[in-house]
Amino acid sequence: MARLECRTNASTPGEEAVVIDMVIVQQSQTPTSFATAENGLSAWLRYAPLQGGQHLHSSVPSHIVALNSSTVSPVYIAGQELQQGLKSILGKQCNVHHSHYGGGSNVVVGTLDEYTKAYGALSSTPDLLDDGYLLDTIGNTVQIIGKNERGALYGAFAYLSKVAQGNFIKVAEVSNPSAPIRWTNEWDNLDGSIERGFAGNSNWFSNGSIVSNLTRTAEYARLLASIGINAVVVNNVNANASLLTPINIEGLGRIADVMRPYGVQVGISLYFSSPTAGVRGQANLTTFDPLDESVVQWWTNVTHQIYEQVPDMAGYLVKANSEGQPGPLTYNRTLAEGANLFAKALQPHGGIVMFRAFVYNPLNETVWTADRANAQIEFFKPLDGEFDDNVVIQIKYGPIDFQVREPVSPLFANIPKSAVAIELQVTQEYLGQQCHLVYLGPLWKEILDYDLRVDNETSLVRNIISGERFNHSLGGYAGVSNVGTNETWIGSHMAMSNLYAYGRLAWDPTLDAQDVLQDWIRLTFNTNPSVIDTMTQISMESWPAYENYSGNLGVQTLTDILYTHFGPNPQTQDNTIWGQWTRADQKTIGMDRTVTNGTGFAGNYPPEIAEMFENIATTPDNLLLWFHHVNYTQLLKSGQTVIQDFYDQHYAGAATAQTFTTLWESLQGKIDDERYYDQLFRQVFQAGHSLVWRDAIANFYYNLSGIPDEAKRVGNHPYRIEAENMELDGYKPYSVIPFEAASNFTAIVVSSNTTAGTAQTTITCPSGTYDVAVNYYDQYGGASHFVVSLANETIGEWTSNLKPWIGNSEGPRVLGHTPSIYIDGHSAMRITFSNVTVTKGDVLKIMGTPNGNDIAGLDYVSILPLGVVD
Ligand code: GCV
Repeated sequence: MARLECRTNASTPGEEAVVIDMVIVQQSQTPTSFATAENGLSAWLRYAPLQGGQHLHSSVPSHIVALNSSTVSPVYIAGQELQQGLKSILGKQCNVHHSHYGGGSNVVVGTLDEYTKAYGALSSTPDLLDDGYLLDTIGNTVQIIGKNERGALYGAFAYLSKVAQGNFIKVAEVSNPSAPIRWTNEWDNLDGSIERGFAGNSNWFSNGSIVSNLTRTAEYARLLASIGINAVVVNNVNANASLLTPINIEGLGRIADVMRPYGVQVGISLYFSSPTAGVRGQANLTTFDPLDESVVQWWTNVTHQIYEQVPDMAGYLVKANSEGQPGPLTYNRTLAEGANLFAKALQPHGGIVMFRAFVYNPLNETVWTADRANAQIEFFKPLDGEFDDNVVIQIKYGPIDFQVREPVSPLFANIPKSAVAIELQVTQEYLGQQCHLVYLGPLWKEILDYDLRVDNETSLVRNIISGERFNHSLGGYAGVSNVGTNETWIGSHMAMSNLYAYGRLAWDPTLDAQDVLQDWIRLTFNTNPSVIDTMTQISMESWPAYENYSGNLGVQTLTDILYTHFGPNPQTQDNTIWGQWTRADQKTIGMDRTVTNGTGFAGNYPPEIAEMFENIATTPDNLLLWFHHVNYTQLLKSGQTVIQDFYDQHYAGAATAQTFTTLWESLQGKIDDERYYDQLFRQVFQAGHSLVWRDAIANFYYNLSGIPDEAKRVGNHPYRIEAENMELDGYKPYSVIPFEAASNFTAIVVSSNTTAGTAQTTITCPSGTYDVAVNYYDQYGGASHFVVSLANETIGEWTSNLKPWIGNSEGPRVLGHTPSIYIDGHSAMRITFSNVTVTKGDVLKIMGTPNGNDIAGLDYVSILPLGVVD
């Protein structure tokens, strides 16, 4: 069993210790065979030595021919990558040549043109699309031939991926991308912060401009190239006009220069009203009307300036008239007129406009038929056919906002004359912020494989966005990644499977999410079958588990949508203008989105799908509350009532999250210690926070509906000692808001925020060995200290400072989620001390010393018989 403990700098017994870190402590710490600690920076491109690599030298060629000698060419980079990879994986040193080389066995990499010039025509011309490649073995030669330079580099990475996984099966494969647009969006702000980023600050922006050291930017481009990503939009969609100062445009040129050798282009987000924003170095206008000639000229000039610095800029991303962003509607111009303004400026340069469909207005929550989910259709459907050819409508996968489950956005089926891209969120804004493990491959697959049945014909989302279904040459993928300066890139080692899966699925959405995951495990960790099995099990169970404890039956992620988007707070969904409503009251719950009686949203789908969602009987249970407003006693297809299923699934989800810790522990010694302990720390946190979620949601709906849990779990915790029921000295009861974020709705906090308090009680359970769990609150802006003792013997102490990434406050082993300054569902967490000898009659005492804003909040103590978790 693992437990959270604190590490101190005391070197001799009795010496006063200063807590320097919270660490995971194992009961038995066996040394591992992994000498090298791994920080995650190389992600899946570690090129770890293969066991017995020296015996495999004959399986790969001895020379590398990279048919381009320019150091900024992706083909040249491919040669370097092959050399580095083969050396590192197999210990084989290969020379790189840059023109036809006749001696020995070769791996030849280049474009089709380069290859033909050097070696003559291929016996048959491969059917290659832009960015595609041929990977073939002929005699002792491996051919890696790209349609273009980028394709050649992709082919080299594909070959190295096979070698790194010990796969030497000879292949003859042509691999083409599913769609031309395979971009990431990064919500980096110019000040260096990242909106919904959980991994530190920006790698390329700081203090309003572009940093001088772009090493990490180049490394990121390398990672992205290895999974087929071809462009990065480097700044937040909530954009800032000052990106367009001459100095920043010059900086964009530098970013483009370091990404270009990896075939990754730069794109930027625009602030629609930039012409009036007084951008230093640019003319200042009095209007941003997209049809005004001065505005057209302004954007034409700026676009021209950008292309002078970034000749291959990919294009613009625009969020207009949404969530406070300016847009064309201010001037009664349509969104299409707004999009076309940029399209025309970009057209001579070959750039494209990604125009976001995430447009909605605040709503009147008292109007039963109002529905934010309808907004995209209302705004965009009438404009179909009015967008220029180089405009792509970028649509979030669901109609609301990256929830744990949403139906596919019906907009994909409603604008056949427009090119479209799907927006997926790699960063886990609503899904645990990289502190809860949620592998998103299966979620994305469900969306991409969904058949929208347009005109009663097969219309898979993946074929709509590729352009195939409605005949568009443009289309594809935008993944919101939000990587930061943290060495893990995204904030946790395991969450990197999502970035990997995003790229692989954008390249080929027909891949199986589990197969992709397993490639990632082999490359990122190792090929040990038990490592693969264990990580696969945890990852594949993670999305269902998170859905179960955060909001099942299609009710949405019941997180706090008005604050951090991290912990539970279901009442924030309703009675606001934001339209993420559940319409829950004492008897009923769910949004009625039917045509017959509700908001009409179901009717936005093509008839076969609309009909299915219109009826409760044919609506899948996992979307029931998305489409229907029902009694808590409504029966599901399983025969269970809605409310009982809510209770059952929240308990089941949290129970699954407990098993992740145990499963992860089985990996000790099978992977390197550094990543093992780092992820263990997160699994222990997730196990505790899943209980916070479970209890909050179950209690909230029990309180609202008054319907008890048939299994008598909700509100019934025989092992808990509520802190407010203990004898308090310097502590006082505290009514937590929201109430469900505390067991029995009440916590305790210190009476004075400069003085320690104690809470004590006499143990009444039978003597024995127990796990002692303490639920407490870790508020941002201070680091309280806690000491727990039994019969005057300390059983544990810790400092409540698992501080999130904020500004530059980087420290060891931090969680990284958006912090909370309050005692609530975001700051609630658990620490467990395992195998504690407890004697009936012992006095259990907790001393909490406040610090800063952190008022040493305590919720309860659980004295748990071994094997029980509550
Ligand atoms: C970049 C949600 C997020 C915002 C985000 C917005 C968007 O509302 O919470 O942080 O803003 O979506 O996608 O534009």
